[in-house]
Amino acid sequence: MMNKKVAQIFTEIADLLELKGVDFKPRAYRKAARKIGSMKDDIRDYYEEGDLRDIEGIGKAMEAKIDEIIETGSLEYLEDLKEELPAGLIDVMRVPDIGPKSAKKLYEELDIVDLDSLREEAEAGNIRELKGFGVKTQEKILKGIEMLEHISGRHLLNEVIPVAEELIEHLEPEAERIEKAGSLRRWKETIGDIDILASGDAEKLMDAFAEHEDVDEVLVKGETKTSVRLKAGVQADLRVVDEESFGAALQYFTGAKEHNVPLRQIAIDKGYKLNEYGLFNKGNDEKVAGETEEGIYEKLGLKWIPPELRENRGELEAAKDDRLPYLIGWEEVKGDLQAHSDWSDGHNTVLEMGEEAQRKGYEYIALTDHSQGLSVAGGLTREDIMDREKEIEEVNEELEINVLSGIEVDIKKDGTLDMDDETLKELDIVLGAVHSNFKMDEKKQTERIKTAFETGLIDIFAHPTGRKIGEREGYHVDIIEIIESAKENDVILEINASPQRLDLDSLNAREAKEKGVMISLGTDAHGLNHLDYMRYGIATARRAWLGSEDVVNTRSYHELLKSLGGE
Ligand code: DGT
Ligand code: CA
Ligand code: CA
Ligand code: ZN
Repeated sequence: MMNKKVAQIFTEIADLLELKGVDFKPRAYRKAARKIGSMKDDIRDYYEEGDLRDIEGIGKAMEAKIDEIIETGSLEYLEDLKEELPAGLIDVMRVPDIGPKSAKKLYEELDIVDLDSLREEAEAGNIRELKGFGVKTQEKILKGIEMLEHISGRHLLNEVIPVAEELIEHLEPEAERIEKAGSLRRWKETIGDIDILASGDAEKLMDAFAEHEDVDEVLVKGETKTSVRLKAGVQADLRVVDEESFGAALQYFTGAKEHNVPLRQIAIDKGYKLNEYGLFNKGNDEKVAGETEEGIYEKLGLKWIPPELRENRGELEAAKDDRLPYLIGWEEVKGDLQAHSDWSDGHNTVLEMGEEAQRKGYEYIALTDHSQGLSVAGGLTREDIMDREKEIEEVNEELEINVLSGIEVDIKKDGTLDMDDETLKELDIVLGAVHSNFKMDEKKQTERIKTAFETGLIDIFAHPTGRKIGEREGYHVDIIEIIESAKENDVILEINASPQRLDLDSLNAREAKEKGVMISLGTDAHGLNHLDYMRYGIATARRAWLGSEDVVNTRSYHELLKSLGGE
């Protein structure tokens, strides 16, 4: 928690310094923010031991700032920086294609101070008049604002799930039953607010909730519902219901609304009435179900539907005909198929990554460091790969699990790969990925990727659309054509489990499954704690109706090697 806070503050400092046109310092802050944000250890331990400067990139000045953040919860230096510039400019910088330099220019020349004024000037056609901007940029800015507004007020899974689980754990002793509800229980890719449902001593539950240390402000506190704003910036609702209505309330508050509306219609058609208190006979108001969700679905002639499927995407029909999929389980993944070590832009050594994967109970982990083309990430040459290979062999001697020697090779503009064929053939696993030339038109981009598939050298296509939630849309591709080409060329498509990516998304992954394409799950970890992201990938797979047979890394090590085309 504190690591995240420090990382956030340092990132904000970097943004603001860049806006001011300061050299070098922003990079140092950004680097430190990344390091701290991906560290497994609690930064407070370093603080207490006086060891903060042992952390790579932390010098005297940053140490003092971290001290202040830990001691006071805020940082005066940041507050001062904020006062020097309009706060809304930070949002302006979040628009794709607007960096600190352009933001500064927009501010100085057009008085743009926030997203609203940015939109006004773009709509009025004033941005295209600026030197260095143009009609295209202006259009893209408008699209970018739309995307940011779409995400605004919503939160990524990693910002919300751990906090919600901590709250639930805290409330558990006071509760008879307690469950996540809402989008959280459905594992939707972004979360509006946290919904928790409980039964038990309402007063004690409400008190325990309102007094939790993560609570910033109590918004409403009533007998059956309390709403708070958490320090993490997200709202959380706790509802307490009677034990005998728990199933009905859980069903109701899990949603999605799109699922609940037709479900209520099914109830009506069968002569019932369904609400958050239960399922009732329409004639005499007699309650026929409500203590459990299963009971309600059963009375309606349906199999119980896993929450991840409750989006009105055919699950009601499938539940009626008893053809719901058998979803991949939370414990079935046997290894992580995308991770980076300190050989490229990861923060941890081969050994550290291997040990952590072993601690997770995995059979294997693939280290897929970047190829050289991605110069920012310190990519590997053939020689580096040979050297890393030696290290991997040593680690494999030492550990129980298998570290696979892999690469995330750049797919170049023309569809060729950024590494020689020989080296790629020698590696255990090859991920192909697009990291550049996002602006190509759809047809060319699709051709580029298909050309890469046709080399026969790619095992897995990583983060297939390149989107980053709330940050950028991804490149333009015909995803159906990509899926078909993956099928033809025996390429596995990735669900990247990083909460900012979740790419493929659940709809595209479901499409891939239906076309007979295998899926792989990879966290894209750049540090030990990112390996925890796997569950967001599993959740996305479940939302895509995938079973364990559809996901390549539910296989044992030897089966996996076979699937990777070893034989
Ligand atoms: P979120 O919070 O935007 O990520 O999405 P949800 O699905 O958690 O939505 P939320 O928090 O507004 O409401 C939680 C659940 O409660 C929702 O999934 C279904 C149920 N619900 C809330 N309001 C209504 C309503 O007006 N009608 C119906 N049918 N259900 C509702
Ligand atoms: Ca919610
Ligand atoms: Ca809610
Ligand atoms: Zn990548």
